[in-house]
Amino acid sequence: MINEMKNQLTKEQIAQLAEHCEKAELEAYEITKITDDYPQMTYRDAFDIQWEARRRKEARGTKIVGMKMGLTSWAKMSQMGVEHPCYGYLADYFSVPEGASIRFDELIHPKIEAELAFVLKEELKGPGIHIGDVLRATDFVMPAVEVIDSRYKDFKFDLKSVIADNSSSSRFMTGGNMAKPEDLDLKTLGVVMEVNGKVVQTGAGAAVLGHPAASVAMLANMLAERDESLPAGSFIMIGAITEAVTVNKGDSFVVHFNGLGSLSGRFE
Ligand code: 0L1
Ligand code: MG
Repeated sequence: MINEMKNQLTKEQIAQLAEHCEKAELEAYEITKITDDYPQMTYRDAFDIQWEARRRKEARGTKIVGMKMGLTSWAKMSQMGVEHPCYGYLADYFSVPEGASIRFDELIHPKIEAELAFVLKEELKGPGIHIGDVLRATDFVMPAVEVIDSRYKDFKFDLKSVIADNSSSSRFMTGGNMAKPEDLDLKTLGVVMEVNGKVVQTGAGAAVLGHPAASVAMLANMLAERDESLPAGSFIMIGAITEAVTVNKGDSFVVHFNGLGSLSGRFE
């Protein structure tokens, strides 16, 4: 199970794998999934690798500006052959201003996803957090686009490997509008994604675990397994409402969010 507590890797192996995954992210090159070489690896090891890479970044002065959930739709889990959602952290340099150009050459094989972001006004600390707790603790909701860029060759991974790789996090964009959760119907909130002027994906909030707030609740409960919480002010992306769409250099995109405006950008 994803909440197993045991390590099979040593501290040295965890540190070395964190460096291995982070270097591939920073220098934008492909690696093979790490469970090929470490089949004994546990979920605890995988999260320890992610948290060690995060510690390395913070030690160099990088700020962590939010969290993201990944693989939160049943369609996406079955598409990628995994059985549980995962989480990752968002570093300051992942953030791209609304409408900006995203540097394609800093990435390997990016895909874009239409998401929503929740900003909290109160701490959420699991276990036992439910949708109601999330809605009560949410200050506002914003539109968001995530650029995922698995470091694994051809996006081929298993759940442990992708967790160690910070759940494929690479860039994200948010902004434009914000709304109180009570002023939105989050389940039916529709999104339309266009790439180069053509509609490529449509979806509704319920694609994410039945309700976008369920994703934030799951994150709070997963973090509780490490005695971590989501403090007031946290920015959390809930996972993809649409399928992830591969983009190429020169592509532009616009994602329309019902009641929350649009986000647009370009890969250059
Ligand atoms: O943000 C996501 O839903 C992606 C999580 C990792 C899986 C992938 O790279 O497709
Ligand atoms: Mg995502």
